[in-house]
Amino acid sequence: MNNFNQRLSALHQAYDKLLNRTNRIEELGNGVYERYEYPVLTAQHTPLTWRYDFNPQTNPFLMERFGINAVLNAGAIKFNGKYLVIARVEGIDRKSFFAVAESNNGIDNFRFWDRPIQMPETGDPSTNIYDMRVVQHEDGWIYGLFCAERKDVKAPESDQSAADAQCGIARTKDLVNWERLPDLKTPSAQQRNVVLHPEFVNGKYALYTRPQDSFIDAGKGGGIGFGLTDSMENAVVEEEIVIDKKRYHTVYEAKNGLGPAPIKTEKGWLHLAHGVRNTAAGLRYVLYMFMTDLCDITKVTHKPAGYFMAPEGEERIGDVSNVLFSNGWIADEDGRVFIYYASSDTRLHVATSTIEKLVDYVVNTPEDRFRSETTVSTIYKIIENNEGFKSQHNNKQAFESKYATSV
Ligand code: M1P
Repeated sequence: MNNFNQRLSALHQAYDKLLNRTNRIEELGNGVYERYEYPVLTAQHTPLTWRYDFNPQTNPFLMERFGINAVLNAGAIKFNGKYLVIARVEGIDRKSFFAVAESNNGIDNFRFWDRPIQMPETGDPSTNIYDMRVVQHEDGWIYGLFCAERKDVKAPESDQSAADAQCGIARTKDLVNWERLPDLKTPSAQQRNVVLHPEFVNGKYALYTRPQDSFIDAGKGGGIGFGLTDSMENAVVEEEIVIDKKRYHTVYEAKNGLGPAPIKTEKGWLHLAHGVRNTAAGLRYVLYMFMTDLCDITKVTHKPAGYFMAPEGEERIGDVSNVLFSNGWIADEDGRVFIYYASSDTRLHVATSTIEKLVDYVVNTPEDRFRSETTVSTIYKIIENNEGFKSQHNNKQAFESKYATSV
């Protein structure tokens, strides 16, 4: 009993210390966003009450009775003045589910709500659900769109990995009680990374899709798609067009997918997406940004070359190493933007920026011109601009000091 109580108190102490830890901005950075010292959520942040049976009669050794493997890819929303993430929590049984965690400032002290979300099923229950995009739509509902994965029943018995991914849809007003709606129907065999646009487009609901041929391979799916549906209660996209294509020798040559719902700015819709390429060490997932037109949201108007964020330091290592993935961000009323991203399918981090900086980044960063030679020309242009600026600056200084002495 003594050991039990000692262990219980040690567990609570360690847990409280973790939850009360202050997060610090990493120094210097690249001027576009700030990274933070600690992840905002890890498996260890999940409540002890989910993992331990505290009854000494039934759990005399105070063992963990249910292990959590990872907390990752989270949707995000500001709700009743709090910063909320709807995280993908993965048990050690490999099943993912959703759980809400909240913070007062968006960067630390995230605490999970008492219970994870009990997501209602459709008539065809899914094996696994993950990666929710949360959107406050102008129709008044908060929608959660996520991947609903089921075993591929057409696969031979010998293949126990083949799966079918579709877009699950649910809606809520309070993030506690969810109404499950039928899965999205599209012309594509499978779907992942589907995102609802927050506004109606021509009186319809607009969806960003990611058509794919099979579970892992986007195949001829082509890139980030777009389509319209009359209703979300029975969502059907009849026609899917690709608005942001995969392309040879880019960070999104193997596949890509939209992250959170886009943010509206005066210059256009800001988008955050992930791009995937293959390497000798396996797939590498990075985040990239682009902007679409305010009037024609299918038209990409600006797209900086390469990645916006890539895995760094400990972010590189985890269950699926070399992965950054984001499906949640919060644009605050004061212009700050909180970007929630997961590293290596293991933990959740935050990066902060502002609308002003992100728009500057997307509009003024040179675009990819797709060859080494054009990359060098881009760098030359920056050097020459700096040289021009320097000589202008020196002339100005010479003029000013001459003027100052003659007075
Ligand atoms: O393992 C990396 C990511 O792989 C998938 O993303 P995508 O469909 O773009 O390949 C998802 O399973 C995602 O959850 C995961 O983080």
